[in-house]
Amino acid sequence: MKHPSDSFLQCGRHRLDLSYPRVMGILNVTPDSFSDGGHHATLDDALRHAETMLAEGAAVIDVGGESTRPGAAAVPVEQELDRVIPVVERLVRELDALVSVDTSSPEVMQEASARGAGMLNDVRALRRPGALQVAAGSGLPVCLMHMLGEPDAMQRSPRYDEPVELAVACFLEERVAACEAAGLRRERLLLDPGFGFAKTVEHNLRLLNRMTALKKLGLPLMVGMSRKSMIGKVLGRAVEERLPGGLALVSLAVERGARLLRVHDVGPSVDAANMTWAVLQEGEEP
Ligand code: 7PM
Repeated sequence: MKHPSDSFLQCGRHRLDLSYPRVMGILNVTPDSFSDGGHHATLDDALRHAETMLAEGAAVIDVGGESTRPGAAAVPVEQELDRVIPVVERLVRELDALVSVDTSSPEVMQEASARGAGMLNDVRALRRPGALQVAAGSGLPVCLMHMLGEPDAMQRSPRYDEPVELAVACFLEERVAACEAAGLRRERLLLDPGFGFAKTVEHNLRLLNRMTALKKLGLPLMVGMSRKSMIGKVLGRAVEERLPGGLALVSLAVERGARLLRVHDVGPSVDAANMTWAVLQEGEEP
């Protein structure tokens, strides 16, 4: 049964209204983050960047301290804590921001939730030992993302034995069940197909076109395609030239049911999402 409260996600002290598409701004705090070139290496820079994204209409700020770049080496947890926690603390205290933490480490999840983070975003869908328990105990919403294997294996010719959208749906369904078994209610979950993670361009395009296969699981969908190589490969564009392609993907993702869009370019993405939404509100031909 649809209920008005289905549209809201309680994210700590914040309530996130997902009755329409919302934008999550990416705040990289890795020195090697691929598309920001480590520009936000210092705390003050990170804070200023987050402030700008909030002013441009970001509903959530996603802080990531472990590089998920293809071929990236694992970051020791101490280093991830050092990078992420001070940023979370200041975003919460000084900007009262709804902060999401892009992490797979239970230690970082624990510490971030204690410092006021409002959402957990795990590209490994809580598969690290202890992550399920910590996430369940945090009381926060969690985004479960699909990825085959680890980031360091991400670009080794991914193969799926069935249509990719079915493989992704099946994986996410299994992770939802694992969450529920650990006491993490499905009302707290978002699902993400994991664009660019162990997928060919064709996989990514097909996944977006068939995202309704994931919509069937009945949970809000999040997507992250901003500046990714699927745009580069289709259009032949370098990272800094991918915004127009990215906005086209934002628009289509909204049409296909995405409710949280993880992007670098917040202002233009908010406009693309809102414009698309305005059209969809007028209904379709019978
Ligand atoms: C290299 C490759 C650097 C990929 C950075 C990335 C997603 C995410 C990331 C996503 C969710 C990026 C990614 N991507 N979390 N974290 N969904 N939920 O482009 O698609 O930022 S990292």
